[in-house]
Amino acid sequence: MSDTKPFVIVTRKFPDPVEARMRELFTVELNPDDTPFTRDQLADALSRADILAPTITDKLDADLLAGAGGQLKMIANFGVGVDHIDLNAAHAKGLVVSNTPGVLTEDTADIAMALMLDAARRVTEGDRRTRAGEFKGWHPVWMMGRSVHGKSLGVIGMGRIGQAVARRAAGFGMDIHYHNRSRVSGAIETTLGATYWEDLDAMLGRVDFVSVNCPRTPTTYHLLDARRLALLQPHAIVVNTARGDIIEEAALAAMLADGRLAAAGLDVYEFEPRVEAQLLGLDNVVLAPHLGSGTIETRTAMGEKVIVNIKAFLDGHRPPDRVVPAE
Ligand code: 8YV
Repeated sequence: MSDTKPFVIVTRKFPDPVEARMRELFTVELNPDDTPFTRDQLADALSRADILAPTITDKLDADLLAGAGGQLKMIANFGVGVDHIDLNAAHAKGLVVSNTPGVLTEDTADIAMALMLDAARRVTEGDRRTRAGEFKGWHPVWMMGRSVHGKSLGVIGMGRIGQAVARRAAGFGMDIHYHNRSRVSGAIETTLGATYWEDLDAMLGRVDFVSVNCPRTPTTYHLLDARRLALLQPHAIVVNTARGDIIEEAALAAMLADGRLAAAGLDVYEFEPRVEAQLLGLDNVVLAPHLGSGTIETRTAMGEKVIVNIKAFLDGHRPPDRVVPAE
């Protein structure tokens, strides 16, 4: 990596302008077909690249990272969530890891709001029924949904995305509640009119809607397990745009199927891309294919952030979005 351009391997197709800029700056191996790497291909990339630019679909576990070549210096992730990377193993290997926070906040919050509105007002279900010829003209009691205004929303994880969801929901006339590892500032609470619940269980029993916006860490795996889901009121609606396995998906599906929960809007799945079979047969769940950051603007901005982090690292500076080492 000395006087020649650094060798960067990109594991998936990035937006064209991002790939063009990477070609100018680095010796880069792109993936124009966008076929996700197998484990063997990942191991091969880790043995050849100076810098790897992976995505959520690349599971970089401890074994793979332990086998990485000595030339590998950095993992510049395309995406904010880094739960697919064993950060301890990366640290042990002396690697720098960066991510792309901030640029995807607003788009991800939009998808959360879209799912909340869709699950409550049955838009996608209505679309299906209209296409199936079931719309026979206006009807006084057909396809009644549930109002969002005047309802309470419990945001789990009041970071950047959670706050962006809360801002939107407040604009829709919802009353904001939140649970977070630590309480946010009084100024933010006042702006959002948000009530803090240190006790997640207590909040769940109180709210009409839940939006999951926390990162996936060992602590948040199955945070909404069968026991906690059962604390929700039967009219509650659950939205998840964070990571699928924060919710025990089979338990959620069972509760939606037998009416113990009203509806759900999901953008992420426990065993992505596989979706729990029971969910596929339910009308009271909206299923999106991990669209959170999926706009031209945001995916391009994410790619630009990958480049900025790599450039900073190569120039001997701390990458602005360095995750490992933590300090
Ligand atoms: C990304 C996401 O598109 O950034 C994240 O954590 O979940 C997505 O919006 C994906 O992770 C790409 O790697």
